Amino acid sequence: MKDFKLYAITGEMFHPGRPMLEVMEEAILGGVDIIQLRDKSSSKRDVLDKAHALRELTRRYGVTFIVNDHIDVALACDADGIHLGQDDLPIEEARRIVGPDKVIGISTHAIEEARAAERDGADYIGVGPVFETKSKVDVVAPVSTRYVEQVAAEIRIPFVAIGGIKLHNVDQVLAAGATRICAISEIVGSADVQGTCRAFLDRIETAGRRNSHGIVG
Ligand code: TZP
Ligand code: MG
Repeated sequence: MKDFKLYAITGEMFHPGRPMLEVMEEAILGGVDIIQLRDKSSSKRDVLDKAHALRELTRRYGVTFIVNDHIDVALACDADGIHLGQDDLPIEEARRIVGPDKVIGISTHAIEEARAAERDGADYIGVGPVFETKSKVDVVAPVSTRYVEQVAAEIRIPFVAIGGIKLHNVDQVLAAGATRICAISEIVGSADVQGTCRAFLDRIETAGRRNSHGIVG
């Protein structure tokens, strides 16, 4: 898959009164390079309408587009891929449906799940929730930056850290070895979505330069 640094997920409850497409376009203008449609409450028809609109937007800007949960919606709108949870279809089954060229991402909360995802052919894994989050119901307890360190040390496929990541704590996540960051509320709930994305990217790039110079921490 095309590599990425900053991953934004939709979260319409965090921007009441602002259209989702407008917020996500701002995120793209701020430098987000992958977007996921995550909508746990709308009808499938409404999710499909949003997916078509986001597909058109992301294609215009050359940004990767992922659909959460709904493989049929992802295929119908020609998304670049799907994002699965541990309770969704297994990776091998999903791969059989979407074919070899679509991206399959999966959320993981422990190193055994990360190993299984790598073995089963996931293109990337989510690693989290690193910190407490209000953006997900039934969320497992925070995994802390310790799990980020474990994945950074052992897992070879791309991983993205997620869960409660804010500008004020992202440096801890980067210091633990993350090179890709995902956020919902801090990005889409921001009064300055573009500025927030640029600030995240600046931190990610600074951490990357430090690491490439062999500076630890
Ligand atoms: N998966 C693990 S944590 C999370 C998801 C979807 C929610 C992340 O949202 P936020 O607002 O960035 O904490
Ligand atoms: Mg799911």
